[in-house]
Amino acid sequence: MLDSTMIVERFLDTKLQVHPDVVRYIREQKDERLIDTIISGVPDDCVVVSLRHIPGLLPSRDGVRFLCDPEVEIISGRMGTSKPVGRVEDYIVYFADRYARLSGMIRGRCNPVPIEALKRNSRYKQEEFAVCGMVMEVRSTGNGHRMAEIEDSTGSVMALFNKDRPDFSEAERIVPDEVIGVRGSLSSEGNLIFADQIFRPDIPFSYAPYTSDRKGAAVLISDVHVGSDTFLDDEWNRFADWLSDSEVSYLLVAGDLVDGIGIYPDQDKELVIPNIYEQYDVLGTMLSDLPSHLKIILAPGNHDVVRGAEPQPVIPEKFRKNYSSNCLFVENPALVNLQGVRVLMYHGRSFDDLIGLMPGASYEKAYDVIPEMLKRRHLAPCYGKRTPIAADTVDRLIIDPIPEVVHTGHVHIYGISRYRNVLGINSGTWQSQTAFQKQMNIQPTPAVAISLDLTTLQPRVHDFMNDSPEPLVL
Ligand code: D5M
Ligand code: FE
Ligand code: ZN
Repeated sequence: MLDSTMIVERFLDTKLQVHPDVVRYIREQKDERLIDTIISGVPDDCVVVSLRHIPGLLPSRDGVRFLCDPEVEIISGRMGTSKPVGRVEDYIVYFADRYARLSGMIRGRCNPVPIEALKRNSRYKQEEFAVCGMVMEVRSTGNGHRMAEIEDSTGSVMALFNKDRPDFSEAERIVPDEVIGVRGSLSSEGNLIFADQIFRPDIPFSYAPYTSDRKGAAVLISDVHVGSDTFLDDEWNRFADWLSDSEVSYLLVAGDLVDGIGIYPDQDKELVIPNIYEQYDVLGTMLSDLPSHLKIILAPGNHDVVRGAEPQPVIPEKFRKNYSSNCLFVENPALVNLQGVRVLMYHGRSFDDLIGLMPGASYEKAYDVIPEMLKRRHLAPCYGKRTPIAADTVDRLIIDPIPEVVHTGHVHIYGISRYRNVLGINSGTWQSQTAFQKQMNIQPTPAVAISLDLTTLQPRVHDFMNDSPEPLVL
């Protein structure tokens, strides 16, 4: 058995540090000889061995890009795709789709056996095997280990993740309803798996993002909250002036376009625009003042007028009377293609669930939760908590295809992460701290916009709180 500690030590013996993804790759390949092959190939000045040092692991892109005209394409999340909230039977179809597609991403890497076979076939008491299933329940044991019940279409089984094993941090972050593969051995009673390795749908080790051949930049924002008495007029105006002077082609807004009505108790006391139509009209006017060549993409969030259940539909037409033709309304989530660069826009309601469930996760660093979504290839893995999900025949919260960028909002604290070459951008907000956030001890980082150079995928932070940054010139 290839143990993570042993692999790390083999590299250290030759004075090389090794990236955890390289260790994972070697373990998944179950090929000990790879260690020597990699070591013999690294250049002399190498300190940390990374995925690019693995011979044969060539960068590959997820799908072919067809550049379109106009240069914004809504790949998914177009108007009219979301279905009404389903009946109970629809949820069976929904979860079957989720399981089939996510387990399909794992299967090839761990060759799972049906869970029911563990009871039938005594060979699994002698040899290592893998299973793949949805997590029904997960908890910590009295000794601080982690125990999960995993179910596939044939049965269910408990898996124990020992806290002293090297990959325990991955097991600690198992959440209900995610789909995982588990490699391990069976207890002598045959009812418990001693887990050795965990597999997630994940981003392939070799994933290489697409970059645009043509110059272009997008600006990513969210949580404008028009109508709130904490909306920051002056800062927004500075941002609007900056946009007019900058070479930006696309403006993406990932939800909470307006503050809405009746979203939380006593909200009316904090509204300067107490009418929902007027809130959208005012936003329409603000956007009409921006350069007309700018393509503006608007997705809803939990403060917007549409249902809260995800996928959230497009803002209905009766609220869109005051918008110029360069505004494009999409669902939440939506996958948009900007000159070939795919940005997955998601408001981020599921942060409220994931932050509470994962040790080390916090609102201040919600951007670090985006890699956890990518590992699970799902925007909202946990069902039945704070993120309402509408059943559909397909699970549209699955992250497929792999985008270049995941753009979220909701937490009102900006930040950037990168996981296996996928960029995670959490945009901030345009409102200052509300009474509710004060109560929750949330310190927002308002009036920040993040730009993205489409030729390099380099993000840049522009702060409008106290000053106007230099215009963005490509
Ligand atoms: O979210 C504004 C902020 O409040 C953001 O940091 C998330 C946080 N928030 C929102 N709803 C909840 C619940 N239910 N619990 C804890 N924290 C929450 P916004 O969507 O703009 O109201
Ligand atoms: Fe918000
Ligand atoms: Zn929100």
